[in-house]
Amino acid sequence: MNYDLKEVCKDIRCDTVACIGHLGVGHIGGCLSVVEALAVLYFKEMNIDPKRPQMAGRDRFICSKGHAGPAVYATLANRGYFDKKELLTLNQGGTNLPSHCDMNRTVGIDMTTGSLGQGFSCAVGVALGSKLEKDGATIYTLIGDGESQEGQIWEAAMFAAAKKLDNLIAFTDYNKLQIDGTVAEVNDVAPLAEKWAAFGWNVIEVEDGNDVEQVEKAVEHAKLGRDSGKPTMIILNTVKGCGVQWIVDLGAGNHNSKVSEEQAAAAIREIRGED
Ligand SMILES: Cc1ncc(C[n+]2csc(CCOP(=O)(O)OP(=O)(O)O)c2C)c(N)n1
Ligand SMILES: [Mg+2]
Repeated sequence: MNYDLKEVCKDIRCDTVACIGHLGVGHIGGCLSVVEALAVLYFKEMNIDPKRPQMAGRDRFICSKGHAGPAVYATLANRGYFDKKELLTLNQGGTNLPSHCDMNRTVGIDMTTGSLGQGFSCAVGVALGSKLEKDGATIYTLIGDGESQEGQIWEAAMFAAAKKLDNLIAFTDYNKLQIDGTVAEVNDVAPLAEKWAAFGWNVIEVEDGNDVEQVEKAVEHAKLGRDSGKPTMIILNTVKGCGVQWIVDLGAGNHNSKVSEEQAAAAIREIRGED
């Protein structure tokens, strides 16, 4: 089935904002910056079946920046893994949707994440396992730019290249912001492309990681590297909070922000282009 990915992105954004607005607080900025990557993976590229979430040999997505859980849940619900009504239980007692991804709680989540750096190592391990099993899967993972200050990221990066894991395609959400300020002022990770290349990875830079067509092209390009003997890093230049201007304008203040039901409703109108 061919999906209209721009519409899919709007749906994911709206549902993310709605569930965080219902809860009253959440990692809204870092959720909204990764929507295009999620849409391209779950609605175009990944070999998955929402009716068989544990299907052998399926492609995997491991959201190492586990605080983007709400955006992943909105994606899974829109893709048919579970009822969209469940989204409004986000991070409340008894929910299947905790603020950070949990593979033991949520249908469709392939790895428990949230401790920055660890999900990426897990993705490398899953990619190695898939190679050994020869199941033909592609393993996708997503890290934050602040997260890439973690030493564990570079240990895993080195290992993935040493083991020639060309079935691993990673994204960096290069939104230039982290919890306490800009990445540049906290502990600059630039030049990112050169670093990944030096660690033995194919590197693809996407000028606008919130342009779904550019992300589609990058993933297509990355898949050509399937037999290159190297893992691939796609660096997405994104905007933290993309889609809702007042959230973007909060800058680093949009990391874990209060969002009221009224603000969420207005944000949804903005995303839908109704204002
Ligand atoms: C090991 C670890 N240290 C600290 C945190 C707290 N924390 C959660 S998100 C975050 C900022 C991450 O920044 P970035 O990777 O740029 O993600 P973004 O906020 O842009 O989505 C921090 C410090 C954590 N989850 N894990
Ligand atoms: Mg960031």
